[in-house]
Parts: sequence; structure tokens; C-alpha cells
Amino acid sequence: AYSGYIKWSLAVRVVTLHPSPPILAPNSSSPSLSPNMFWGSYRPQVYFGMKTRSPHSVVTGLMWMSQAGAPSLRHTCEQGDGLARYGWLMHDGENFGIQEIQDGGFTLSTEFVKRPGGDHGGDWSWRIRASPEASSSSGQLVSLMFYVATDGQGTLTPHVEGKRHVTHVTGMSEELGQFTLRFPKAEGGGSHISYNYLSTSCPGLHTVTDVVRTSLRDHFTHPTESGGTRGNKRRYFGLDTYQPPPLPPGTPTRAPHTQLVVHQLTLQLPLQVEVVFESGSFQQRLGQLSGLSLSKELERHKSNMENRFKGIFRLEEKGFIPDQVAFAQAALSNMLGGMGYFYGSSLVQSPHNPEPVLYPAAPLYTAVPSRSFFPRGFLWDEGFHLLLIARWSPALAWQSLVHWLDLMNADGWIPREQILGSEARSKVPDEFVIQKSENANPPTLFLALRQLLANKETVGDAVHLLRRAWPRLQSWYDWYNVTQAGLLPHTYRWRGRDKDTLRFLNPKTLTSGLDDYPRASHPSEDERHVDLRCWMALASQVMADISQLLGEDGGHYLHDNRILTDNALLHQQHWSERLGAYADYGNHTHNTALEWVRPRAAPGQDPRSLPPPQLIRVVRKPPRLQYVGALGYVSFFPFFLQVLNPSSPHLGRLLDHIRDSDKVWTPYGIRSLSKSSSLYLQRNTEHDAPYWRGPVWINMNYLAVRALYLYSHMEGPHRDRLASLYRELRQNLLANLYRQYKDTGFLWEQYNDQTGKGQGCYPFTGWSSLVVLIMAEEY
Ligand code: 6A9
Repeated sequence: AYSGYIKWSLAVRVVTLHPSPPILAPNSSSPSLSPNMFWGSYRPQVYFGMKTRSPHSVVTGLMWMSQAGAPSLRHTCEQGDGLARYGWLMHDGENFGIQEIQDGGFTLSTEFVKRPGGDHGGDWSWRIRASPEASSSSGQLVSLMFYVATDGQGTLTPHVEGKRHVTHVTGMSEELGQFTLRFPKAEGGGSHISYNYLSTSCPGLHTVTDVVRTSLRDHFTHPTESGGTRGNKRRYFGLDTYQPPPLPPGTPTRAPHTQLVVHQLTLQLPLQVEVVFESGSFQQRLGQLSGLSLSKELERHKSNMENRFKGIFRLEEKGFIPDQVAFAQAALSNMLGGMGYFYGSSLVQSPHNPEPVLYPAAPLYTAVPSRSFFPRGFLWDEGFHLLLIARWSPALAWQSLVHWLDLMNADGWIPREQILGSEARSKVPDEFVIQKSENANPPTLFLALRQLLANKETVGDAVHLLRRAWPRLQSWYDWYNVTQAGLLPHTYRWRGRDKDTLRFLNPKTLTSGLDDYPRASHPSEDERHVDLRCWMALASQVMADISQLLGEDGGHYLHDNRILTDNALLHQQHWSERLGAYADYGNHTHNTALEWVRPRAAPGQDPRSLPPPQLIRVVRKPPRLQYVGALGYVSFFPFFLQVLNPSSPHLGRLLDHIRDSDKVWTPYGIRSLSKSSSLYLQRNTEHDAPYWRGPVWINMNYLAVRALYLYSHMEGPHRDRLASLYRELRQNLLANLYRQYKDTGFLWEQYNDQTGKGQGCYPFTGWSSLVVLIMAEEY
């Protein structure tokens, strides 16, 4: 009975939040304490939409569709939509944003600006313009659909003029009080505008696209002008009524979760439409924020941002041309415009509860790696994001950081991938949803913390946050040391590697962030991972710094740091002489391959009844305990994270590898895995293309350029070489990312090591946006 109790209490601990008081006061995001951050484009998963930083916010958004051909509705960011380009050209993370979207034949610009006032986060306005790309598509018929939807609370009332024209929506909700959403008359759009609307309810925000799509009928007609004659009528798709699918008999009827009002206008290009949101508690409004006053506000914020950007990044002084500066500004804007506010529960599995259970519901304000493919928080991505965000606004970076730390459980664990709320959940295949409580992810928040601590102007204001964060940081640090320890003292091992060694050419290590980067071929307790050790060296340094800042002595963190940066011990535990570089250690052989294996028929068995052939791993030479002979990002970690002494005899050898085109050097940046490695560009299974086995990744390249820069400024035998490598690598990265952006319209998840072409998912304005810091030489 006692052991049953222990098991139960351990299982409960996994889904119990950390006992120290949350860093964020429960109402810290409320409109009274943080009015200017209440509303925002915190829905990075849609092309254009806004919500508030509250758990069950009313949301607003835009859908559109060309009326040429079969209707294809644009709403959530989808690679499948095949848009030639979309993204924020400017966005300051707080007041305004300007986005440009290129769809087949026309360009949409979506702009918003906020105006503070009242007790509920103030007003905001949108301006949407659409213009034909070529003169041929002028006159093209396009529909814009503006919607507002509730998330479990609040009410909406559409005000309809004539049969189908919604002029405004009034509403009321917990977080907003009373409000009005107005749709002033559009400009341009040919001589006629057709209106449709939908007012309905549905099971939740994740169903909104479907509800709208299934409510479209094509029996509406729109008068058009052609060749100067009026009276031509064109059929178009308009919102009609929504018929919810019949519920299976016996289903209990529940109050609908989401109330939805959609205002559709159909008109010819070019066009300009505004939307005005007015908060009921905003009393002294000086006129509507539309037309001229909206233009003025947009201009004012635009020039503020340009000046602030100039002042912070000083790109002109470094010789960048205006178009390159605009590129950098767009990269930063996409990072900021990609910040979301999510609320909900992770699904968590632990050794103590094999059935996944719900983590406590909590908010997360965070940037996201990719608006289309991964519009949610990822722990180690965020540390990199914050390096850029902290340069722009330390306050925004702190906000995200403390949200993440507040997600920690009683054991000191933070779930790696945050899939919070029904909208986020609807984008993730089932097999990726569950978070395992033994699994880590690099503690890159320490990178961000180091950056924030170095800012002498703002660190003073942050001391109170650090004080509240301190117990959590201690638990987090301890959690890695307790759960990810290696067998030998001061070594570390990523838990949670793939277990099925028959299927994978090399079992993945998703927890390390480097997924399929080659590690020991046969996962075992004997493994030690050099990247994790270096992350912990960094962590111990930052912990010691914070401890001293808070007036403690930093004692055991300094002690840990001395050991983890002891180059002799590092050499002993991780230097592979054969590789001439640092390496993981474990039960390993590089003599593995994937082979098709055909099941044999037993005598008399019909061969057609056999299961299909399978691609499985064969091991040609038995594994033994040794260093893993893969040269690539992991081999350079002691350099990337400045654990290596600048006078180390190994530095020169690492630099040789780095500059070697037969190994990791490319004209586009440093590739993840050496060309000489047996796993270079190898698939891991029939369906798993190489990922961290060759392509160029920008987060690691940022660490590389930064290390070259920092070491070139330290006393040591390789200073000149470091400086020239620095210049070359920086130049290669900048030139390629800029060129790819110009060619494709996007920043990408990774870059091909042979052609430099962007690949993987896009837009990927997470850590690839670090290009801004590389341009600015901010390290
Ligand atoms: C897949 C598919 C609609 C993989 O940038 C986020 C992470 C990184 O943290 C990690 O280092 N990416 C990198 O190796 C993307 C991971 C996406 C996993 C979920 C679900 C959804 O398709």
C-alpha cells in the first residue's frame, strides 16, 4: 500500500506546478496592469487576427478569397495555400503592425494600430488594402470576411442593415466589458459592394474555418462593369447559413462554446477597407480612429519604429543598403509579430502514469518558430528568440521568459513543446502531442538570461523578477543535474532517445533539439553527451551570476562551473583524438545500414500472404564503448558555448575542421554534419529525411559566428585566424539569407548545404531571424 501511495504522489507531482509563488502575479497581463499589451496580434497561426492576453479572449480575424474559380478560403497560415510571400514588414511588438501578403494575382496589405484608453485595453483599427499585381487582374472580384468570435464566454450582436449588411457588432465579455466593432464603408472596390454575413455558434475556435467554408453558397450575384456597360451579373460565393452537422442521437446538448459573427464584403480590386474596434470604457475618444487619423497614427508609429531600429541595430553605419535594412526590419518584425498568447493544458505522460494526464491550465506568451507549421511555443527555440527580442525590448523578453518559468512543475521540469488550447491542438498530429516528464530540452533560457543580465540599463528593474524567479531557476538547474546525469561524475546524458533500435539508422535524440544528429548507435546508460555538458556549464555560470546579483555567494554554482569548464576534465571525458574534436561517448558502431528485409515464407505458406518487406537497420559490426565518430555541431559545442579556453591546444584543430569544405564549411554557413561522416545526408528511416545531418541551421551558426567574434577578441594564438573566419562566416550567412529572402520571400527553417536554398518549413521566422543580430554584430 505504501509503494502505491508513493507512486500516486509521484504521479501527482508531475502535474503539480512548482510550489514557489508564480513570478507573474495572476492579473499581471490584465488591462489594468498591462493596458498597452492587452490587445495584440497574438494569434500567429492566422494570416491576420487579434486577441487579448486573457485565458478565454474574444478573437477577431480576417479571411479572404478570390471569386475567380473555385473558392479557396485563406485563414490559418498554411504552406498548402502556396502564397508567394507573406509576413510583417513592420511590427513593434506592441503598438502597430504592417503586413504584406501576396496571393494569386493580388497583394493584400493588412495593418493595425492600437490606441490606449479606458479600462479594457483600448481601441484598435485595421486597414486592409488589396491591389492587383498586374493590370490584367484589375477588376478581379474578391471577398473579405471579418469575423469576431467568443471562446466560451461573452455575447455578440450583429447589427444588420437591409438583408445582409452588417454595419457593426456590439458585444460584451469578461475581459473587454462592452465593445463595438464597426465596419465603415469601404473605398474603391468598383462601383458596387455586395454584402453577406453569418451569425452562428459552433463548438470552438478551432472549427471556425470549417464553419465558414461550409456556409458558402454560390447563388449570390454581384453586378459588375465590363467595357463600360453596367448590368452584367456575376455569381459569387457568399455566406449563407450554417447547418451544423447532426449530432448522433442521444448526445447531450451543451451550450455552444463559440459564438461567431462574420461580415463578408465582395468587391472588385483595387480596394481599401477599415475595421474599427471601440472599447466601451474608453470615454474621451477624440473621433474615430479611421481614415486620415488612422493614416497619421500608422505613420507616427512607423517612423518611431524606424528610428528605434536605427538606434539599436545601426545597420546603416555598417554599410547595409536600405533594402537590406528593410530585410532585417522585416525579420525582427516577424519575430515580434509571431508572438502569441496561448492558454490551456499540456498532455503529459510520466513513468508513474502511463496514461497521459492534463497539466494544469496556464497561459504562455511566447514567440513561435513558424506561423504555418509550428505556431506554438518550443522551449529551446525560445531561448534563441529572446536573444533578438531582448535587444529590441528587454521588457518583452522578460515577459516571455517568466511565462515559461511559471510553467515549471514541482519537480523542476518544463514541458518542451507547448500545445495549449484548441486552436493550437488542432494543428498537431496526435503522436506529437504528449510531453514526457523525463525529457529535457536545452536550457537556452540561460542564454537569454545572460543577455538580459548584461543589459545594465534594465537589469536593475528586473531584480524583483529575478528574486521571484530564483527558486524556480534553482529547481530547473537541479532538475537537469538530477535527471540528466551521466554515470561518471560531471557528465550528462539526454534521456528519452528512441528506443526502437531496429527501425532507425541512428536512434534520434529529439530532446537535445538536434533530433537525428548522430549519437551512439546503441543508446545506453554509458552515454555522455558533450552538448548537454556545455549547456550546463553555461547554466552554472548564469546561476552563479544571478546568485551574486541577488546578494548570495553563488558558492556551489561557481564550484560546478569551475568543474564544467575545466578543460582537462573536458578533454578526458570528451576529446576524441581520432576525430580530432570533441565527441559524445557511448556504445557505438558506425557500421550500420538500412536494408530491405523480406519476410521468408514457411514451407507450404503462400508468399502472397506475407507482410510487405520492411526497411530495418542492420548492424555489420558489433558496437563497443567508444567516442562517437561524427563531426559536426556537437563536436564544436565547447567552442560555441565558450567552455574552451582561448589558449587551448585544441582550438586550432577545431578551426581547421570548421574551415574545411570537405567537412563542415560551406559558402552558406556551417553545415550540421561533416561531409566525411558516414551519416551525412542519410535518411533515418524510409520516411525520415536527413534533418540535422548536413543542412545549415541558423541558431547554431549564430553561436558559431558569436564564438568566432568573442574568441577573436581574447588573448590567444589564433586571433587573426578567428577574426578572418568570423568575417567570412558572417558574410556567407548574410549574403545567403538575404538572397534567399529576395528569391523566395521567406526566411526558412534550414538551408541546403550544397545550394544554399531555403528548405524545410517556411516562413520560419524563429531563430532564423537571428540574422539581424549577425548583421548588427550583437553577440
Ligand atoms: C511536428 C508536425 C503540421 C524541430 O522549431 C521547433 C523544433 C525544434 O525545436 C527542433 O530543434 N523543430 C527541430 O529539430 C520542429 C519540430 C516540430 C515537431 C512537431 C508536428 C505538424 O505539422
